[in-house]
Amino acid sequence: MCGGVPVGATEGERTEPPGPPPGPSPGPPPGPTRPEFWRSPLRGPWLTAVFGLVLLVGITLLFVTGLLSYAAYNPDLARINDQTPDKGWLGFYLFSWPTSPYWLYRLTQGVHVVLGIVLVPVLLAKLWSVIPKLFEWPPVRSVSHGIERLSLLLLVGGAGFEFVTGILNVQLHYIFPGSFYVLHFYGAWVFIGAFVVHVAFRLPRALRAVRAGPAQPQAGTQEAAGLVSPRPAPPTISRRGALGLVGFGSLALLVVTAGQSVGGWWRRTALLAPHGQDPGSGPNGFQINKTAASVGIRPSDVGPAWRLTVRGSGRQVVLTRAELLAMEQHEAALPIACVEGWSTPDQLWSGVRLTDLAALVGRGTDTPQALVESVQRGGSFSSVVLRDNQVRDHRSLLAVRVNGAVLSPDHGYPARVIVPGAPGVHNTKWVTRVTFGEAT
Ligand SMILES: Nc1nc2c(c(=O)[nH]1)N[C@H]1C(S)=C(S)[C@@H](COP(=O)(O)O)O[C@H]1N2
Ligand SMILES: [Mo]
Repeated sequence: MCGGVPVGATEGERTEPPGPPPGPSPGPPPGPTRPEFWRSPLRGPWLTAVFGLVLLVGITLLFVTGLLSYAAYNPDLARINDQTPDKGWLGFYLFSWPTSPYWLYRLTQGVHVVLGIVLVPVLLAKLWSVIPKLFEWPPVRSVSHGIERLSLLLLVGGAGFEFVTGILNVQLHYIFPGSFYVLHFYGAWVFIGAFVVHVAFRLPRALRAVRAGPAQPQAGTQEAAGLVSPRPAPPTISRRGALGLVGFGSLALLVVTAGQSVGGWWRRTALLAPHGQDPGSGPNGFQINKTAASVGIRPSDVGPAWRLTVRGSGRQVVLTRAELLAMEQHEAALPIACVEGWSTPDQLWSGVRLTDLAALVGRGTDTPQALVESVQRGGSFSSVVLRDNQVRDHRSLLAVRVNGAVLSPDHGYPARVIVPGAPGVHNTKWVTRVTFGEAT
């Protein structure tokens, strides 16, 4: 019975000379360009689509909060506010940043930074899930295919660039002084352009794949989208398990970063907080961005010889610290919210209203923008221009005390600006001159 196959047939096959494979295309060279090189049984359209949809929502939110962060700097007011000159029409959407709600920047920038960190595992998982496509063979099939692949270069390169520059910036305190803003801002526009194109092409397929569920389609079919291995290795984890792993990674990052924005007890979980977890205790015991020593503030700059000069409308008033303290003092409970994503809970500041300072030089309800300068020599955060809506807000103070105590040297003694809703960098410390007027 078993001898039904004629022996001669196999013999005959064996003696056939080895010829070239049929067809004109020689097939991909051995290695990663061959679909069977990729053996993970997890890769498939469902997994890629789930990661992709999470990134669609997350990156959209990142982009919007990033644009808001830029607007919050009031870059159209003055060159000293703007780290990205020559932005051209990319600043088309700028608007005057409001002072209410007073926690606005704390929220938008906290979301921007924390979300950027939390999305890292999802981004890596998404890239991993589509690696076989990177080695697609032939590399370029047609002109439109070539353009699509070029856009993927901008997409992957842009994502890598934005995530790496953002994370380096928040972890290492501005390792790109000044230029970070330029890089991150232009990089965001390049990236988002490629992202929009990618979403336009892939969203329908992603939605279909999610609806179809986690069951793998046959390798090589259209539904498989070049992602399913034709020679899968035995699975060591399910697709849902892989999702769970990535989700766990994101959650772990959330726990070790969000504390720096939430504050209070949660600070202790913020292991990745760039400035450490312990800001000290007492009324001045909250996060310090740059210490007085680190930016070269000399004790003599802020000692008895310190003066506050108020200018505007061609007038000038010079105040000693005692004279400043003799003016009407007001209170405002406001947070410090840094571009790095960390923020403090509300602190109770007290000092002189910016409008009262403006009145010293004869400015009333027409109080215009203000140039605020510190004793600091140079450095990108040593001065700022505040917008008229910020100057006029009654919570905007030149603060001399915080939480009932005199400002500590590191929090800006003898006087610092605090403005509701503004980024921390606009809350200039060690202030020595305020100029009200158009020509700032
Ligand atoms: N003169 C001066 N003011 C400054 C800075 C600075 O470097 N120099 N840093 C700013 C930044 S980036 C932030 S986030 C806040 C932080 O204030 P804090 O150190 O009191 O928390 O101060 C701002 N005021
Ligand atoms: Mo900051």
